[in-house]
Amino acid sequence: MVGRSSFLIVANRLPVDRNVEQDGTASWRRSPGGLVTAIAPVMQRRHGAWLGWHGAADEELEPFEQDGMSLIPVPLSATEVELYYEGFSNATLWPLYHDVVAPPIFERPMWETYRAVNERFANAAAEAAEEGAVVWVQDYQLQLVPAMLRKLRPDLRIGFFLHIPFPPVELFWRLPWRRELVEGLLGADLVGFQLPGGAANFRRLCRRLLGVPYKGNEIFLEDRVVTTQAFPISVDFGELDSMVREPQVISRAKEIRMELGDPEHVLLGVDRLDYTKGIGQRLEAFGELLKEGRIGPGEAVFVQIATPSRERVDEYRRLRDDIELQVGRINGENSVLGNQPIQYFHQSYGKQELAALYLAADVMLVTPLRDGMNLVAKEYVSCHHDLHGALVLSEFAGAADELRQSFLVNPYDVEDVKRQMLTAMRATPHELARRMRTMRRRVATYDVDRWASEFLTALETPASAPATSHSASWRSG
Ligand code: GDG
Repeated sequence: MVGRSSFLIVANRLPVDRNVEQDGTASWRRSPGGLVTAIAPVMQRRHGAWLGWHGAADEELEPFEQDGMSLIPVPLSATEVELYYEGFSNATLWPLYHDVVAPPIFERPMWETYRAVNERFANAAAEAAEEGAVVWVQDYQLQLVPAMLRKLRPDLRIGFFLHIPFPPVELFWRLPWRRELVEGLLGADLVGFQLPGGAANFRRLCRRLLGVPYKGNEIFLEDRVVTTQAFPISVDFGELDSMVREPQVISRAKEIRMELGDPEHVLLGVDRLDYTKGIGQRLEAFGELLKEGRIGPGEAVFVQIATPSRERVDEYRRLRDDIELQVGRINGENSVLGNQPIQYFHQSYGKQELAALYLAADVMLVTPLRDGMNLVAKEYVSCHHDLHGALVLSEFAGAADELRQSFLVNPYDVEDVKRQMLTAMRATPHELARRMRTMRRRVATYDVDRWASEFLTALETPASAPATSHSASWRSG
């Protein structure tokens, strides 16, 4: 049994995956990802705990220790996974917050289950936190938790970070449960967003929906102040930078190029197979360049890694079929014996293999229709101390705010994507080095450690006192 903690992370998933051996023995492995790496040292220093679902439905587990972290599993039934996770989180909120690039589903049972599961997370957090603890709630699956938790434990310092974009008021307004969601978030002391634009959307929404005033970053409720601020997330620059200097990663990168037939240009895409990522748009652009003969036979190979994701949600099943049909068509029309222009993989890879792929790629294609940040863009930059490589980046990725020296594109404009792909392929080494150097400086300085520590410092710094002169008409609780 784990005691109460002074620092608590509350997230949909625990930071571990269960690994079952052939003989049936099971063990836990830390899941890959910057969030865990950034937070693990803080966890160890503060005897922190992480609360989240462990990934198997209809199973209750006792709290356990792993890698110096206390892990508190929150159970979910199969129906809850369907309605709260696949339903309200991934079929309602995800498309709504990503500019409605797919139609959101509004169904009451999904909402009711979302609320019930959020309540369970809030109750578990209230039990696990010691007096005056700092609690950091993560992402769109748990937006009601801050207010629910504050009601149970007004002594806590509560932070919330949204990893995906916060939409403009006009889009958010469609949500039948808009008021409950906004009130849920306002239960936090600090609400963090990827970009200043998301924070501004949220403040405007609060004023229009609840009539609460704001000034600068602060929203003034009757009894307290909520700070809203941008904290652009980043990657573990140091880890990637040293990984690509390891001899086995360097030789693997060379091997990858050889296995691809040693083309002049290796183009790469790495994404969860998600309709927000603009995979179809970049395939279309590449296909047209081949068809028009602007990329010659054997001149370029485009490797697309599409990691399996949310496979039980209808929209994702359709997307997989569409992408695979498109890859088949383009390859069918443009392949020559022994050379397929698109190499498509619906698989997951280890960290080292991914680093080798980044290192091997001359052009990285990151073309989402909307993305909170996009870590792949920052990972690619972290892997190029050789100052080689071009990043083609969508203006609609949060990362575009920082990586201004990339080859920026509007993914809705296929001619623009084609033009920038070619410009990236034809750029001189000097030009590439100039761009890459500036981007690397940015990612090296604002890495994921800095992201976590800036958020936590802001969370632990009390905001201005609630001033009655701001005349808030809405009271939290
Ligand atoms: C959400 C927001 C925001 C991918 N395939 C493999 C693999 N990956 C890793 C990448 C990268 C991560 O997954 C994907 O991160 P992204 O940021 O690109 O996208 P989302 O999953 O949509 O993340 C996003 C992020 O949260 C953080 O706040 O940036 O905007 O949507 O790290 O490398 N990793 C391994 N094998 C794979 O096959 N090991």
